[in-house]
Amino acid sequence: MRQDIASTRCNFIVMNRTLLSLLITFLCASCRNNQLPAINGEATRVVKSGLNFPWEIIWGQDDHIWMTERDGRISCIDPSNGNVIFSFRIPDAESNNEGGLLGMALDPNFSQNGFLYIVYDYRKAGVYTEKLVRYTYANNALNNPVVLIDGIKANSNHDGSRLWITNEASPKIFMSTGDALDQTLPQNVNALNGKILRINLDGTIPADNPFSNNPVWSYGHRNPQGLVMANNILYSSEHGPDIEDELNVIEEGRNYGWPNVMGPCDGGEVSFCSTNNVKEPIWSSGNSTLAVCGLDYYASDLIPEWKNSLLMLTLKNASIRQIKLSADGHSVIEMQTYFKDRWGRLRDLCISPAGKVYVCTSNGGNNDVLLEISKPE
Ligand SMILES: [Ca+2]
Ligand SMILES: [Ca+2]
Repeated sequence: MRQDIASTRCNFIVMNRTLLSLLITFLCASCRNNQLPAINGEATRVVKSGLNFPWEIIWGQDDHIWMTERDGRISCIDPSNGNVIFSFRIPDAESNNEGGLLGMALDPNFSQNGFLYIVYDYRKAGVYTEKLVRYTYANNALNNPVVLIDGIKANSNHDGSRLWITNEASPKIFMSTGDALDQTLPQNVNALNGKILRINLDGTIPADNPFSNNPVWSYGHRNPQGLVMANNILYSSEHGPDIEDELNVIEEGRNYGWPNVMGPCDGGEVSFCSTNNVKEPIWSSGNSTLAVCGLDYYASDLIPEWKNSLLMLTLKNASIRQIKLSADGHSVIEMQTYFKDRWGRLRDLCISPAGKVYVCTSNGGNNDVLLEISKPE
């Protein structure tokens, strides 16, 4: 009898434990759902946490993610597990608010020559200055820095800078520069600030640049922080002041208006625009700003709803913007917002050959993350 009671009690406890375990499973699933609402399975994944102001991420030919952080560190990350397989600190990079180690690009023949191009701010004879430098990656180290462009004015804000290397027989580097808070520079074609620059991979100036012996390709820019070429069209995202963030199609020798013109040519800007042949943005944000940043082109089948769109990140607006383009790529048909306020400020993205989208945040405090997106919500 006693044994029966004990056995019943035991069964009762086992049953309660089962219920408790089911309840815990259910609650944990709810917790996870609260953290990542409306996400199916592995739609998003944190690849790496504990980053501090990552600025550029690139999918390398080695199937790893190459990343800069503003304080001067370059890392190579295994996207499958977040392991850092290589890390190097640029010795003379000096971080100062939005300045520091910024844009990066890998050479089209990186797997053979190891050439890696970076833009960073440093102290040159006491003056905060920006330069474009080529390093060589070999034997798990970065060596042989070669300065390709120097003497760009730097500041604690408005330093650009993105790099884009073209896919052509004689590849060119495009580089965006900010006005470094000096509004006299963007309209001066002999100054390097407030420009999209174009040079050969060895730093020489292409003979077919619009201004003779000058790296300037386009001018009148404020702070372009997104740059991508797709279908032979060069696109750039650009921060406006308190109004008129812009998405521009960059054309040779054109004037993009800053500081005389913001967004489209209207009101008192019209005469300046016609006198100076100003190229208007294909999209602008109107009476507010989103703080537009990293820009890339989505060509994969993995996320069909994003195929053949630009993806643009925003800092203040904390979202991914999908930009549907017209068939000729020269106008915007529609813009969709994804993941708004999910992870805070978003700085840059890259896309793997499999079509996964990688995004890095820009919140600081060693709390930044590198994320993988396989599906929009
Ligand atoms: Ca403009
Ligand atoms: Ca305007």
